Amino acid sequence: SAAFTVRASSYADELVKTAKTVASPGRGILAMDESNATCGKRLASIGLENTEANRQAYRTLLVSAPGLGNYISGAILFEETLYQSTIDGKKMVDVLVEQNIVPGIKVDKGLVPLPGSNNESWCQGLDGLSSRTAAYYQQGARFAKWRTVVSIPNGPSALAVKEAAWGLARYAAISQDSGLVPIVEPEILLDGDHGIDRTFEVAQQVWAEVFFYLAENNVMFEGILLKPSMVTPGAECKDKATPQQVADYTLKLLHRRIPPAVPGIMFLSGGQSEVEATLNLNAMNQSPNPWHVSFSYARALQNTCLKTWGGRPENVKAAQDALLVRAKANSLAQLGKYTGEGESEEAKKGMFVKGYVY
Ligand code: 5MM
Repeated sequence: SAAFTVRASSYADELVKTAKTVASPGRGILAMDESNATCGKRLASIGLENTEANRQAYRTLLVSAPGLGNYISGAILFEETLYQSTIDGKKMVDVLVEQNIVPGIKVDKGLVPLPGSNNESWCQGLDGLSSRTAAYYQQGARFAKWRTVVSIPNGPSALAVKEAAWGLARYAAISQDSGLVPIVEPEILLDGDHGIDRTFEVAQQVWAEVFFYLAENNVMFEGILLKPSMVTPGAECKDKATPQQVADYTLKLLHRRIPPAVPGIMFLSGGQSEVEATLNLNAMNQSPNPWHVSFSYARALQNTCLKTWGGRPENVKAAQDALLVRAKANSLAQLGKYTGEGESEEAKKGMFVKGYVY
């Protein structure tokens, strides 16, 4: 029979290099890709209007925090920011590159109800994706991100898991074809009163399917990054888990399901407190792992920073310092050297919101 050869992405070498750079020791990802709706909620929490100028001011503060690149290897941007300049008129992308931070781009178009499921969601954005990824590469992005969600209390139904996995795999193949390293993010939501064993079971099912379809779509595993949820009990479960338990369950999951060819596992924080997210990451890095185990946090990096800023120009420096405190703490946790000493009570407060929809 005629030989059928799969064409490797012409970007193969670059993808491997980009993934390795993002997954470099002592560094992780700053997720600052809030869509306008989500960014509006963040700004409202400090009494600011959701205007382009306010979003620009906040994002300028983030990208220009002095020395951020010592702890942060990549920053995920919303499309607006990829094309935006700072308040001093420099391209946000250029500021990041000067800080030795790889610019990334959120390419999904968000969640909508999945008909035929148990009130579950699916993620849109595949139509026209290849032209968008090509344009984003031209604009300086070198990695992409697609977040879909799986709900434990609502099932998950076989349909929802299959759709989530298939969408991630199609997106990953398209991104690699445009030279963007895909971050594969099936977030298993914290909602529910289930125990940690149930989360573990669902996570095994989800990752098995994600890798099945990634392989079927000929995605090159050396050129992807994962963004999983940590394995924890549901937010409303009466039993709480220690960082050691979270680390044990999560590492067991990764060992069972994630090939060592994958260079980096960049966890999301999902509503954990800033300190909790750092402690859990630190616990996972107490012994060597086959992959770089790190962070890709939004709320757990930004929460104190945003509150400290409060929209006031005179607070920019203090807010940048607050961001650097969290970035450094997570950098230490990536190296397994975080002690948790000197953390504020504020940073220990959880950020879980029941039924939260981005
Ligand atoms: C920053 O928020 C990201 C994009 O959300 P929307 O487009 O839906 O507004 C979100 O995907 C985020 O990157 C991840 O969920 C990780 O954030 P957390 O706060 O869970 O670490």
